[in-house]
Amino acid sequence: MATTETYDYELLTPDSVTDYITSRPSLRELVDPDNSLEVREVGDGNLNLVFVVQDGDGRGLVLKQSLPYVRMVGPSWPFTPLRAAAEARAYEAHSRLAPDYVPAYYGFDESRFILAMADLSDHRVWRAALNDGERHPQAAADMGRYVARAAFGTSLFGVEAKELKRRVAAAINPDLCEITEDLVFTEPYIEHERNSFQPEIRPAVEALLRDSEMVGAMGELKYTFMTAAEALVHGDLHTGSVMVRRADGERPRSTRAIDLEFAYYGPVGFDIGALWGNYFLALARARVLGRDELASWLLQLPAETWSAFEEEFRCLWRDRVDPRVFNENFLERWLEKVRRDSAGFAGAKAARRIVGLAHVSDIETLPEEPRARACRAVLRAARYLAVERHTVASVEDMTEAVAGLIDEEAAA
Ligand code: SR1
Ligand code: MG
Repeated sequence: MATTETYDYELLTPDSVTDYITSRPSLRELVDPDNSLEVREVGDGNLNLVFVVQDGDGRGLVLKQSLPYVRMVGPSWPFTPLRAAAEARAYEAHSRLAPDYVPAYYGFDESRFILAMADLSDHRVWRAALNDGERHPQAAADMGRYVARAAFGTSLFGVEAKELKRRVAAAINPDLCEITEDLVFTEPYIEHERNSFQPEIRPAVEALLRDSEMVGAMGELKYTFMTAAEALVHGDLHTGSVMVRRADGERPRSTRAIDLEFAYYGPVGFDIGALWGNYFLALARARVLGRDELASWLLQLPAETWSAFEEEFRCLWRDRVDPRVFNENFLERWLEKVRRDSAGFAGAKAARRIVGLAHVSDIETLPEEPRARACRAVLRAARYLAVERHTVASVEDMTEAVAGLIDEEAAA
């Protein structure tokens, strides 16, 4: 999984950001580098440097620079900074198709792997808001609409066939895809040095590794992830990749997907599944903490995302480029397939946060005893989602079944 090429480029520091902006005319128009520029490095993700820059008039932007290694591990895991080019490509496409659901995109410096985009300091990370029990009523639907717009507009439904093939060829993102293939679909199901889990759940993890139905389902889902080049998907749409802001007297509500470096041509259900899997992680947290009202609210999110996705997609469908055989029968079956894929991917994305390399604060910030119950609950729900995905009749049925399993384990 290591990057073999070496890349020689200068990394930004809080002290060098002002000079960098001064040297870039397009950025100088957005913030004034001579007007009390404040710079903060806020990257708390797994991969990159992120600088929030604000001038004395309150104008701001964000600079995101790829490190030549995985930040959460350090230089011992070299990693291609070309991921920033994949992110730039996705921002260009998604900000054209769904401008309300990604930050405004200001450009890419390919010599230093730096992306510039809108400052979202007045938003917060959705995962953190969910952990605090803060409700953002339209966020789940907004993300459903985002996935629909990106999916339609980068697929053969929205793009002429030969042009689409050119775009698919230009957009391969093998190193980032390999991370997902390994960290989401493979490593959680084998003994691997990168895995970690809470010692109290060892019996559940050992059972997971012996569970040939679950492991086989992961094989099927990994196969779909690796072969179904349906659309330019976000590729990492968990609740930590979503920024939310409530409406107030001056500004409307806002929900924006960030961190598009995992974008590639893949199955549309991968993005919906990432959202669902993370709603279920939030649900497990709420249940073991006894926050029942919050849990009831969280249970509505999967259907809200799905309904908004479906409604938006059906609207866009009227303008598909090739209606000759892509008719209404096809659409119904395709939506059904996306829903089932989404359930399976939700299971994969939830389970990896319990037993794989990269964990999530929803679970990790729980006290030890309820954390173990939450972990077992998520693993049970994940198994159901992955193994039973072909038998589930609706999003509501899926959610009810998951809620039942989580309740059983959370109470145990
Ligand atoms: C080494 S990167 C670990 C994880 O962080 C990202 O957000 C992706 O989910 C990736 O799998
Ligand atoms: Mg990320």
